[in-house]
Amino acid sequence: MTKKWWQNAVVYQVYPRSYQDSNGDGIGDLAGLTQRLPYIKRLGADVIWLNPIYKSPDKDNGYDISDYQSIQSAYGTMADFDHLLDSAHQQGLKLLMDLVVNHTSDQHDWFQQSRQSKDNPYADYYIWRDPVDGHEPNNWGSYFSGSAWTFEPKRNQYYLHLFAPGQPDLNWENPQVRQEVWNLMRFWLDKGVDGFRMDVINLISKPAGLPDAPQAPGAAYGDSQPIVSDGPKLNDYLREMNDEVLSHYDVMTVGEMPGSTPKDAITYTGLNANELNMVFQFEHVGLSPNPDARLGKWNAVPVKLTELKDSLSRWQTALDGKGWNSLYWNNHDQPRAVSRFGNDTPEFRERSAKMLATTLHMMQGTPYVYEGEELGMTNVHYTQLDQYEDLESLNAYHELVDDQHIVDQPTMLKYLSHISRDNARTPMHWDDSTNAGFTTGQPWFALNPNYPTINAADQLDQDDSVFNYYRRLIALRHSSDLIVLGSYEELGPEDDQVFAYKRHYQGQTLLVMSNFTDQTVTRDYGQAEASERLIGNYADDQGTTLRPYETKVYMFK
Ligand code: TEU
Ligand code: CA
Repeated sequence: MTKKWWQNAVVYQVYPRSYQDSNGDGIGDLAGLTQRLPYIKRLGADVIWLNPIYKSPDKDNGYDISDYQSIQSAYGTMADFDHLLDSAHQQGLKLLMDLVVNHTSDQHDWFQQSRQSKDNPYADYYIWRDPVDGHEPNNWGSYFSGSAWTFEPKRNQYYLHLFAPGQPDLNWENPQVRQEVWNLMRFWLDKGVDGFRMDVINLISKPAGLPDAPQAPGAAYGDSQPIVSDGPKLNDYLREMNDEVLSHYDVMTVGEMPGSTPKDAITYTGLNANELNMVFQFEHVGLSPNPDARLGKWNAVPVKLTELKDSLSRWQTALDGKGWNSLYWNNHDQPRAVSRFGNDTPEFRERSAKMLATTLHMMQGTPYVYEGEELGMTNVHYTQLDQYEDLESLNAYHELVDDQHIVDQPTMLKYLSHISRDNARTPMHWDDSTNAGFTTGQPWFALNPNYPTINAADQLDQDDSVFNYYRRLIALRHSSDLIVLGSYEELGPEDDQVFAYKRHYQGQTLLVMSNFTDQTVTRDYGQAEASERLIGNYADDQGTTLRPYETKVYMFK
């Protein structure tokens, strides 16, 4: 299999509003990101995935787009974007945009016209249905709480919004909608953008008849995700997208696919599928949900290592030679990796951050580093509701605590603290000056108070910092086809302390061993016969001994 450039690449995700403010308004912007490109280059990343920067009312921090071909004014101008893209290319960095086309903002012109009547040119750009017995057309709940339907008196109909009411779902059955999407994709690709991360792209094909969804006993609504994800026409739409747009450019595409299985993923990323290059699947980040289905992801139970190993190993094995994985621990929707999967206490934070990075980056797939992960940034450990700003967290609190009394306030605050998206959205830690050098103004969102001890300035020139460990890990991947293309062999699936696996390629073998506990253990996988230890998070190597959160990678030639 000839290696594609995106198989060898490492992607760095930038959440622009929290990355670098350049004009003192407290909001990160494109000019600020442009100033920080040398930092991303120094890390060794090849590609930047930029969360949405399009014009938006910002009800969901840019995932509600009102104009796909203009820049949100807080981020700057189209000239600022052109300068950013040009600077990135000059520094050997590619740039992926975030394609959010399952839905638009309700402020988008298309929706403003569509809602006026049933016979305007945009009437069928969205999913409108008549009331059924005076009520919503089915029992679907929004993923941001409440019903997935909102009534529009002008049409005497409901419109579907899987997310917030300000995010009406586009009607992908309408060929005119698909043409509009192909055109806006070409607009950005013709500017030289290197590809797209596609927001919830596996939700765009809804099931025929929009049937009721499974409803947990006592839940106010049905959970549509199992019957909406990977819908009947998804492959057709993705193949049409490829024929119409993607195949005409040398681009990288990654589809965000909540609910997809390895089998689904192979149909989208199959090496001759002509659909997408890779997917973000959600299995490992969806582990240890609340046993009460009405609470979904809101829980505070750590992920079991055996379940984490089973999930990641199944994806590695299933896609090997058939498709391509994306590799991630966190993003702007997930809590910080070192807090969720490692140990963010002062004694073990750095060690476990390096261990997690090694465990993931030595696998087959394209690794994604979320801004600040390379520093070992942690969750904020919020304690009060007024510390949150994310509508998913706030809506969930009000629905589950105030409206439905399914959970009490202290318990829900514990759940939010553990898994709220806001943990990932606090501004980047550049140095120990006021507001961590993120802004000279009042930051849009409070910083994590631990920025004086966890910041880039402290780490750039410190050889054993988390930053420089990530830099060495990325350089190692760039140097090795065994790491990029090797097959995967899981070791000790029942082991609930150590995550070990092997990679094999053209007669060479890699052995990766990671201790996920704060205990010292011993494991012998024949490392004594290895030709060398390629990387590890302790200065020395004590053979079969694995110290707390110790990770090490051996090469067998
Ligand atoms: O996320 C979709 C998604 O599945 C997550 O929102 C998920 O529901 C939860 O937040 C994490 O378990 C995408 C974007 O990444 C997210 O930021 C947007 O809010 C959402 O779609 C709507 O566009
Ligand atoms: Ca700014």
